[in-house]
Amino acid sequence: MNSLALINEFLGQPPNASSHGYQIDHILEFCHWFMAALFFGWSAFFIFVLIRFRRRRHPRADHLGVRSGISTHLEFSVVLIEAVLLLGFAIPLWAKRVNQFPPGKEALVVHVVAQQFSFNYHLPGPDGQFGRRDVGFVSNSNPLGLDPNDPAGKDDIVTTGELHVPLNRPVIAELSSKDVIHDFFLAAMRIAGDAIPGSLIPIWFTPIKAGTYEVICGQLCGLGHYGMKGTLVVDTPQDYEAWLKERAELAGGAQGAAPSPSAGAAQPQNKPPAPAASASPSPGG
Ligand SMILES: [Cu+2]
Repeated sequence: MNSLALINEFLGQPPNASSHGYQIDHILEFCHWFMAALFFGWSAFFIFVLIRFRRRRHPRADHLGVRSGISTHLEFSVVLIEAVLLLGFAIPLWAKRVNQFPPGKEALVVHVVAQQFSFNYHLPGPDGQFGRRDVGFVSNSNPLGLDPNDPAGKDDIVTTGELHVPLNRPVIAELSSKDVIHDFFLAAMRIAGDAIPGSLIPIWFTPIKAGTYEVICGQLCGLGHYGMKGTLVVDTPQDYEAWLKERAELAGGAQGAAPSPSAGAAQPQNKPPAPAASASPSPGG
């Protein structure tokens, strides 16, 4: 890590774990060093002005003020640097994130459905097809309302709280919400996106380091917002296959009888701080 990047560490940025993250880190670094330079520059100028134009030296106010062009030049160069940052770096970087999605076949597509106060994940299973979801089927054992009559949904994998993804493969997460606006924020992957009821918002990233990372909700979404955390596990391809197999077996077992104990076991013990059921009216929101 170069010494310029220390400012990111000092600000509490976790180490980057995605392929595009270094670009975000560079722009953050540059902005913060630029802001530091502005802070010291304007502070020095302020102190200079206090001394230079003190009352003892200027008993009467001068209504004409500065006549040289130096302040205009200074302000113009600050505006120019900011314009270059925005038009030259920030907007192209953002455009790349939203316009250049990896092809669907190459990527792992996962549906992320946020709710007060947890994240649910829906994976298509071995057939690669997402089963139909309908709000009418939502229950405690079926948090996403998967249609039990849809054959495409038979092998689907639904988990709460923990998402596994394979290393070095692009992940497209399609975000939506069951109740209020949440935000699916993966700090280590340098990506975030709002989860809005009625919308499907895709975001994508490619994890380049195996490990366990924190998922947090980045929008104040109600009283339990502070506890709306999840886990993203980046597995080696072998570990990921093993996890998929295990989940598929659990999903197959849960399809039998509706209130079977395995349906409960399919949910990790990552319980939200408040009951996840839609029965309780949400304060705040
Ligand atoms: Cu939230």
